[in-house]
Amino acid sequence: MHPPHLAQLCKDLALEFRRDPRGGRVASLLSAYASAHDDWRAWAMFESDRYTRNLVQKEEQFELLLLCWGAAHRSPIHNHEGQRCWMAVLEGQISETLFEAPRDDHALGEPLVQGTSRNFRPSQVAFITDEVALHEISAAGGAPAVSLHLYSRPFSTCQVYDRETGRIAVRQLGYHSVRGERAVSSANPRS
Ligand code: CSS
Ligand code: FE2
Repeated sequence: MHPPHLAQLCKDLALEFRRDPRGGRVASLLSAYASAHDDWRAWAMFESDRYTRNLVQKEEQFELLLLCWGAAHRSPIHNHEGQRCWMAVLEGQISETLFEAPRDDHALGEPLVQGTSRNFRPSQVAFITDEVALHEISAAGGAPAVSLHLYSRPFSTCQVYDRETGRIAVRQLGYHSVRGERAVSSANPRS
């Protein structure tokens, strides 16, 4: 069973996407949940060698995931497959570094152009699309972190980018757990 406040958040998000397919109130719903509740802890699972992706809810319009980051864990530089991504910090600090997507005439061997970096604290919400930038996410401040990610619509692969050459690869996005149950598949992300 869903932890009760997380279940209510899923209902509120479904209503919000029916009201406004662009999700104008999503950031405030995520922030309000993050500042008032911690029933997500029941479904937060860590691994020693990589960040974990734990599925909370998947619908046609959106996917909600808990991501658990060890102090030294980092995502690859990645895109979001043309979808919108909101990220609310639940615990710890999360660092986001932006990168410009390589242009069509990007010469292989040329490094990606790095943009700004920003730290997010509990209840703060980051938002990104491919039109804005690529990004790299990590735990910050030398401590583990947990973040709540909302993708609209869901995507199951993304592009990852080599920082030094701009070379692109496709990455399968697996689940470490699904609604609190450890997934049997080993298709979990590696960075
Ligand atoms: N997009 C990454 C996390 S950073 S938004 C993922 O879903 O694994
Ligand atoms: Fe991301």
